[in-house]
Amino acid sequence: LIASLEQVDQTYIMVKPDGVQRGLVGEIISRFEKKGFKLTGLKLFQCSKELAEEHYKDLKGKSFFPKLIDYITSGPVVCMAWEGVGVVASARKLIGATDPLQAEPGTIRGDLAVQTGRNIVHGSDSPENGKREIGLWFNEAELCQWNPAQAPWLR
Ligand code: FUP
Repeated sequence: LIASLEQVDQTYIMVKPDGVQRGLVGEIISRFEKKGFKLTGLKLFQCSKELAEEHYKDLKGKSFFPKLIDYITSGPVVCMAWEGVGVVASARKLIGATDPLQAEPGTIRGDLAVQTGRNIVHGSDSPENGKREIGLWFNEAELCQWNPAQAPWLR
C-alpha cells in the first residue's frame, strides 16, 4: 500500500554486445529480478546504426560517438523494460559508474567490467528517458502489463 502511493517508473536496461558475448545475460537480468523490479519487456535484438544513433543522440558531438555506435551495433543486445518505484535511480545504482574502474564492487560494472567503452550494460538516466528509450526499442505489442501479486504460486 505504501509503495503504491509512490511514483512507479519505467527504465530501459540493455545488455550491450560484450555482455551478451561474455555470457553475462542471466547474471545481469538476475540482479534486477532479485532487487524486486518487474520485467515488462525482453528481447535479443541486433540494432541498426540509425537506432543506436537515435538512442545516444545526446552524445552526438562527443569524440567517442563513432566508436560507441560501432560497439553497440557490433552484435546482438538484450533489450529490457523494467518497472517499479524508483526503478530509474535504483537501476543506475545497481549498474554503477560509467567507468567500470570507478564503479563500486557489488555493482554490475564494478563486479564484471573494466573499460568505459565495454561497460556491458545501459540504464536510462531519467524517468523521461526511460519512457523515450522503451518507446524506441520496443513496439507496444512487445510490452506486457502484468501483476505479480496475481500469481497464486507466490502467495
Ligand atoms: P551511462 O549513462 O553510465 O551509460 O554513461 P553515458 O550516458 O555518459 O555514456 C554512454 C556510453 O558512452 C557509455 F556507456 C560508454 C560510452 N562512453 C565512452 O565510450 N567514453 C566516455 O568518455 C563516456 C562514455
